[in-house]
Amino acid sequence: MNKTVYCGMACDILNHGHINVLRKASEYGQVTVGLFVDSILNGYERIPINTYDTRKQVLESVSYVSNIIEQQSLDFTENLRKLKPNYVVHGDNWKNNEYSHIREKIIDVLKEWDGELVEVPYTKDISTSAIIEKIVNEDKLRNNYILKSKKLRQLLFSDKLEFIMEAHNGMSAKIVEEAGFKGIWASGLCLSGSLGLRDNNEASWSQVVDVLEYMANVVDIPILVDGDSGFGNFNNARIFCSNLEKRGIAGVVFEDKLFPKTNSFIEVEGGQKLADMNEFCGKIRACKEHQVNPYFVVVARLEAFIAGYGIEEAMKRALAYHAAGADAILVHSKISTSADVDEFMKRWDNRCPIVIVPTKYYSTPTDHFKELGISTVIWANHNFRSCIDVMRKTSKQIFEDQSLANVEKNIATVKDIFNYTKEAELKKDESKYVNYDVSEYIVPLKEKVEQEQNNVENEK
Ligand code: SPV
Ligand code: MG
Repeated sequence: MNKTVYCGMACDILNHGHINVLRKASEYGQVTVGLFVDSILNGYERIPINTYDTRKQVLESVSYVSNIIEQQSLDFTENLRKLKPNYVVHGDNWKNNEYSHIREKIIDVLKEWDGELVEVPYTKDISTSAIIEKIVNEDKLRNNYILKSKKLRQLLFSDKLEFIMEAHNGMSAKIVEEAGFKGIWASGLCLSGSLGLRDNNEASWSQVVDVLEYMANVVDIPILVDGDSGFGNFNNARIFCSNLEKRGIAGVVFEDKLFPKTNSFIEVEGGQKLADMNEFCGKIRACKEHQVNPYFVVVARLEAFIAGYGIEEAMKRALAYHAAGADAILVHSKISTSADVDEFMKRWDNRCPIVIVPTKYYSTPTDHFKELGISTVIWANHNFRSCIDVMRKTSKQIFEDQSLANVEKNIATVKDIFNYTKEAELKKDESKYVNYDVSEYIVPLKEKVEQEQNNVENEK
């Protein structure tokens, strides 16, 4: 009897790494490829370069492949139980990477019918990601932007609970990075608050982008931007995204509310209004389809609990947003316990990473978020609130004392400011450029050289 072999793969840009696996697989029997559908790839590493249909067309021309079927999830189990192949063949790189749990599950499932996992030595230095990297390496600026989105994506998809911290201008962004955080939350509340504006889209999207540009220019860690409800419809949202990408912002969160937005912690008579689910899905889809940086992250923020709905509405919407292409879902809640998030996590079958903002349930132990399987926690406004607190005290004290004597020891020094803005670097550069002596680099004109030669001749 002919043996059967299963290979699950994305095969976004077919390369000799794929061919090595497929050749080996064909030595074991008839090969079925479980080709990852586009929706898995949206949340896995990057959006696909090629669609399912075009990837399938390319694979059909590979003689080692007998059959191609859809693989609907990163988990191979469903297709394996259907086909019961004698072998699964895969590159051995997943033994130690973030997909090792998928490998372990496959080994267990194969035991049900005595199947076997065959691992092919990973073909070094070739993968779709490596190809993209090679191309973008030509362009340092874009590469840096792409790297930032990649870092944010790694953070969201990591197995560990991760944390990102609020910043609202260039200086606070530097301070967050200095503290050791791997990412920054550019909070809409704090960014508009720092401009003296309400969190009701009083700052235009381009004014927001201007502040974000200062922030992105001074840090190496990725910035996840609070994009509110996208400043309008799908078109406004994608224009906003495109401007974020051009300024090196790593990703954006859009909430399923109306424009102009209302802060989630403000009580509104009759409850806050949600966006139509399909309209919001179209917004997410449009942003995903128009992004240029393949790693740029779009997170869909679920406001169902904020608007007073229960778990059914929340779950229905989360599934839809994920299907529309959201890389992660931010589940927001305004109650003082983690009950909303607990209930959500009980039902969510880990289709994509979940992000939370525990501003109101701040007393829930962080370990609990770990146990729930949360991907990332946003500490959403605590730098801005601490600035307000300290500035209020300082102003009051100086006003009352008509002296600086009581505040000096409690606040950052002027030297601190110089250190953050790297004054010493400017000094170094000044010594090089202000009195730049170019004379030794000037190549004399030919006529001048000839004239000098003539002078020498004449003197002889
Ligand atoms: C923000 O920080 O602007 C947020 C989070 O959107 S919250 O204020 O909790 O809605
Ligand atoms: Mg906000």
